Amino acid sequence: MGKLKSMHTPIFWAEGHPGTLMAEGWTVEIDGLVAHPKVLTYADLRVLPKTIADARLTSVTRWSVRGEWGGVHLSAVFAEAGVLPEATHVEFTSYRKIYMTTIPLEIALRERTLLAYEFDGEPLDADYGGPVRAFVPYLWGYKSAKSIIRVTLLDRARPGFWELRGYPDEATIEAGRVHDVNTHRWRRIPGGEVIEFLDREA
Ligand SMILES: Nc1nc2c(c(=O)[nH]1)N[C@H]1C(S)=C(S)[C@@H](COP(=O)(O)O)O[C@H]1N2
Ligand SMILES: [Mo]
Repeated sequence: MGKLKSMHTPIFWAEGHPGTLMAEGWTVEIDGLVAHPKVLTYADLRVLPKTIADARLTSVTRWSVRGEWGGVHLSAVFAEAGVLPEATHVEFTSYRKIYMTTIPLEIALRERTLLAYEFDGEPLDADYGGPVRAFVPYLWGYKSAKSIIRVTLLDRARPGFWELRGYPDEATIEAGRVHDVNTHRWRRIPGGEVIEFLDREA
């Protein structure tokens, strides 16, 4: 059993669970406002420089899980495609093309934003967005689209699955109480990216 599952990390598939997904043959398309649209295979992603981000995925439904997320920086992925100057946003599309979400390009290029394929050294399974997912610790978890097949450069934010259903497009993490999946305790979080919890118990 994987680490995320053994900690009872919630599994969210608003569009329905996709079933077993294989890394072999998986592709991620880079399209939209790029000079050279690309189709990257899972194997292509694995040969790009690997980044480990010790960071938290924090859901607007008030739980948070910390670990070493492994994957590639969007900048590495974008290097070959050549992002056009008018691009301001990045849209992720999940496997069944029902779940989409958009983040500002500036956040996509931050240090701990990844196309992630690992958690604590283990490959992500489909429950948790394998073989490759967006990981955006700076914003509420609904921006971290799972099992992605496409990354699209846009010149505006396009409302995605949850944005169309009333969740704010900004997805700014708000201060308050969250369930810490790692320790099974309720904790207070500060606003902004959750680097670590406040010591004070809720
Ligand atoms: N395709 C897809 N991606 C998704 C979701 C989803 O329902 N479908 N849920 C989002 C939400 S609301 C959160 S909090 C995280 C949860 O990630 P997990 O299911 O791996 O714990 O995934 C995000 N990515
Ligand atoms: Mo969430």
